[in-house]
Amino acid sequence: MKRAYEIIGAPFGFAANKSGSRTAPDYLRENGLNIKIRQRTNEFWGSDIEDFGNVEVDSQINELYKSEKTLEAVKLYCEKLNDCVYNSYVRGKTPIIIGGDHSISVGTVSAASRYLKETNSKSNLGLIWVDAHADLNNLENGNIHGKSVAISLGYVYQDMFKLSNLTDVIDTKNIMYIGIRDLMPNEYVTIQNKNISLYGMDKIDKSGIREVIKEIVSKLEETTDGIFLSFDIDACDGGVYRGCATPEVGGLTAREAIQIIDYVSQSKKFMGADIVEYSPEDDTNGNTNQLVIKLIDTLVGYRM
Ligand code: NNH
Ligand code: MN
Ligand code: MN
Ligand code: MN
Repeated sequence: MKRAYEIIGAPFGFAANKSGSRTAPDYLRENGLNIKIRQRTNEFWGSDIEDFGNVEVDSQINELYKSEKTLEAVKLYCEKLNDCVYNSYVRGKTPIIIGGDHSISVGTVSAASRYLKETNSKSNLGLIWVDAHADLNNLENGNIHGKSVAISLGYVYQDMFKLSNLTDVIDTKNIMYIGIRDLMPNEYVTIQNKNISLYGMDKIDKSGIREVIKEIVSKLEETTDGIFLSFDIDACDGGVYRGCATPEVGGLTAREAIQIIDYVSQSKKFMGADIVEYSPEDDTNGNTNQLVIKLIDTLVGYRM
């Protein structure tokens, strides 16, 4: 499908246990993701691709982090990112956001939801969350990148977020988890109680990734107005792809990850994606760099 893609860097890494993902957008631009080369071949592959640059972590956000107000830093950064991604939609683009840790999805998911609300008068966003983890922790303590979905749902930190447009932006019935293999007890309880769709690695083993992703996309195409993809690199097999804060063995192969992205991005309801948690400094063998480039190229339809 012909689209105008816009790459947006989100170099925010304060909300994870390690901050390596902060360097990912610039590192990728210099190591494999040469957007100028991709622009030269647009005529063959049919889609436009532009580099918006980064939504920078400004001094105010840095100060908040230094004075141990990480949650305030996340909120301020995600408000900035929400505006940027929302404006990308207004300009008719399909935004591809490169993190940063997974807390940045609080900004990206809310922006997709905000745009749907504005154009359809209601927001009925479908969210495909590819991750080893559910990021649904609703406890006040713990790393904030493990709570992005909980914040988007309004299940945690309501005092801080309730007046922003970052929270209460998605419905549990429109969330589809893929690749999950490490749940916290409170996340398990929420998934059971709210009956959230979960396609763990066991399901992928049994049915194959093609069946899984077909089922997910056809459900969301029927029941939602737009589909946003949030892809945490730790969904991929941590034994091979070491370049993230929390590598977990037994995850997606490169082909499975590519198939997910290929299939989702061809849906007419596809609204964009974020690719998060790639950490160049933890990528000791360079495998994760190559995988992330391949995933971004698959997203934008570049086939060289
Ligand atoms: N559930 C764990 C926690 O909250 C791990 C979260 N880490 C992630 N999520 N990398 O994708 O601490
Ligand atoms: Mn995550
Ligand atoms: Mn994860
Ligand atoms: Mn993660």
